Amino acid sequence: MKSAMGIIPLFRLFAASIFVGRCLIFVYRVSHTYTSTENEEEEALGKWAWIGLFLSELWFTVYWLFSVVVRWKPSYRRTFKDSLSLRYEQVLPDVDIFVCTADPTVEPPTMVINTVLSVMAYDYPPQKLSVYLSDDGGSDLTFYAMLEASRFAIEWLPFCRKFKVEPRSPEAFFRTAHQLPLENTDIAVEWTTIKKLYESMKVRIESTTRLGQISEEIRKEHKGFREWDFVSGPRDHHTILQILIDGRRAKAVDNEGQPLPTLVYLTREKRPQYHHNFKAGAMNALIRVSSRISNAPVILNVDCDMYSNNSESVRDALCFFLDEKKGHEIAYVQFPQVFDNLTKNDVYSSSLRIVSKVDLHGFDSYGGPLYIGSACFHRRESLCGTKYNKACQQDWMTIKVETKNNEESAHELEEICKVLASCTYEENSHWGNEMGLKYGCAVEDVITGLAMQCRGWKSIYFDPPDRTGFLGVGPTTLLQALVQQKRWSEGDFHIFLRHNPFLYGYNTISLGLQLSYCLYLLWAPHCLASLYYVSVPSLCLLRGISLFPQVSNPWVIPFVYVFFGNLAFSLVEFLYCGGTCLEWLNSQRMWLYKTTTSYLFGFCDNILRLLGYSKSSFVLTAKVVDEDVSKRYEQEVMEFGTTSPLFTVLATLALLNALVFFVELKRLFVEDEPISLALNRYGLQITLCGLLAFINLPLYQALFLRKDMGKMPTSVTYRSIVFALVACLTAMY
Ligand SMILES: *[C@@H]1O[C@H](CO)[C@@H](O)[C@H](O)[C@H]1NC(C)=O
Ligand SMILES: CC(=O)N[C@H]1CO[C@H](CO)[C@@H](O)[C@@H]1O
Repeated sequence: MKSAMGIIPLFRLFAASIFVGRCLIFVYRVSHTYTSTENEEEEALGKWAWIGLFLSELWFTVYWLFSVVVRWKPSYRRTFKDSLSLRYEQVLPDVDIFVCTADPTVEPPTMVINTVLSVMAYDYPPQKLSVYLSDDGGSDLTFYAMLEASRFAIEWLPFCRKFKVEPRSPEAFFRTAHQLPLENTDIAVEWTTIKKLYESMKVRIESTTRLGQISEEIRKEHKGFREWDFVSGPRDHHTILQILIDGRRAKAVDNEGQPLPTLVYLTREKRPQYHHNFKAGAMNALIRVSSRISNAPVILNVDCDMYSNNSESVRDALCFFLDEKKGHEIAYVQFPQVFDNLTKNDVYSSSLRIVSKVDLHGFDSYGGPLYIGSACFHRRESLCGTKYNKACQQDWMTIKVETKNNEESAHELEEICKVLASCTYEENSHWGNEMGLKYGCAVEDVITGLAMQCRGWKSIYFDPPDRTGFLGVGPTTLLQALVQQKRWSEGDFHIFLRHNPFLYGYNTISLGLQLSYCLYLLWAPHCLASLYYVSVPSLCLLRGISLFPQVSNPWVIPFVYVFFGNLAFSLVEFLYCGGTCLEWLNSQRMWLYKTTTSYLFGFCDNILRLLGYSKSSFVLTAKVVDEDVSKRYEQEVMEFGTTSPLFTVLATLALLNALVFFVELKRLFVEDEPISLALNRYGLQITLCGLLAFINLPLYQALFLRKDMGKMPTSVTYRSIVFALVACLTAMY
């Protein structure tokens, strides 16, 4: 990405020209208005439509300015791990790693332990690593998998060290490295042995998971299973804390006699009468429990579906924290979230390509990317609510782990820590507000990151140029993708309303960063302008109301330039970031779908909350992905298949534009008015409508042509046909 710096001046020039174009559009909108020769009613309608369009364009311009601010001066970072090693190898700080899982059916235990094994095997002194798993599902199946993982680690860690294995998630390693290294028979033997070990472990875990319960034999293997005798359900149980590998003990060694990282299993107490605050609650329990066990000054947080693809990420992150000049002001180092199960053209635009290759680099240059929930290294201090303060420059070498008391046995420690993860511990405390992750927001990560920045800390975005740090699993159905976006947009707008960066960040974060934040925080209200633009011009077309300049009029130039200029820019940017043309087209479609549905529902939920209704009736659908669905996903066929209000909105808009487009084509060719006249008058409106119809082609297929289970359900089809017809008829008469 070094060459990216070279094109920045070009981008600025282009942005300036678009800005001029947008200003000309406003001049046109203000200096002209809709006039009708027919009647007054028509004229009034047209005038209102005109004003609405003007407001939408105003909004688009403001929103576009945020995106320009983000792109203005991106920064790209590199690390020098050799220097780190030379200077600090003997005194590297301890690192605690938190892995969060919530449900053994959605997040299978094999996936969880692959993530755990990949982070245990970091290229870092193992006695300085502690890995904590928070199991919010409270499942003994996950506990059993962790027990197996703690045994497998004894073989796996030396193997990784010896052969410099990458990636260090066994599943990913054996999947990507199909080829047996034949040249060297020693390696081949060990390779086969460890692969067999892994596979037999996987079979044991999967068969237990399928059974849904732990057999008597296995229960005898570890005292921890007895804890489940008192568990009455996933929402009602006491704290279960088991130190599976106690790295403080000399006997915790692998098969080469090297120390092992500490491995802890935690499921915090849950009671029906206490709100558990989802992932934020789990993270806060982990922060407290780990502070008693290992209390490392650096905390890495990953989701259980996001394994480490680069064994040097810890060192990468420490290069920033240990930097002499700037290191002391950094609260967190965020890595990009990359997904490794996406198809070539990424039909649901899950890759966050522009977010990770463009936006976050821009945030970085203004003093800090957002915290996006996973693949992020934190300074424990800042996470625990400390304000940044120059005087408290921490000397990493002198932080010796005071609380690490080697006298206590693991069992004693477990008993002491249990209370830290109980429901009542947080009562009348600052946890969830000033300390730890914040509660009460659908995007606890973003609001927590912003709060840290408002307390004076900086953050870093590090996108490793050579090898991605973390690889996760992105949404694989349309509904999953849209529901995820709904949650994000709802939470982001909630932050804008309740924790506004301009107010809370006044004087502590730069204006550039405040404006950059708006790019995400204002997703939800963006739906209004988008919905207007994809429906009103088409409906007006039916009625013969022309809302854009005639094609022969010079005023048409700024409209065409801004519209197609932006499209061309986004295509070039996409290709530059490594995407394909088809992927870009898919991303445009998904942007349309997200704004008109997810953001709309996210917006409505916020409005309802403001009015005092705490929760909308909108329910999450389960993430069940059967084989059929995966197959369609791999063929990049859009998945509908369920009835959802989101789909009704999508289909109605798509049908509306298709209907109008056909009616117009018919008018153009069948009626006696000369084509050129009508084209001149409605050219832009027809083009807009046609483009919308074009981008919706896969949706029409799902409505009318497809026969598989992933097609649009008939009830949604009928409903949307009725809605679209009603809208058209209302517009016409
Ligand atoms: C993940 O790591 C492997 C092995 O080092 C590497 O070949 C691959 O390119 C990485 N994946 C990504 C997406 O960077
Ligand atoms: C293309 C691809 O790798 N898809 C996989 C993504 O991840 C899900 C869940 O792990 C799998 O079911 C898909 O096969």
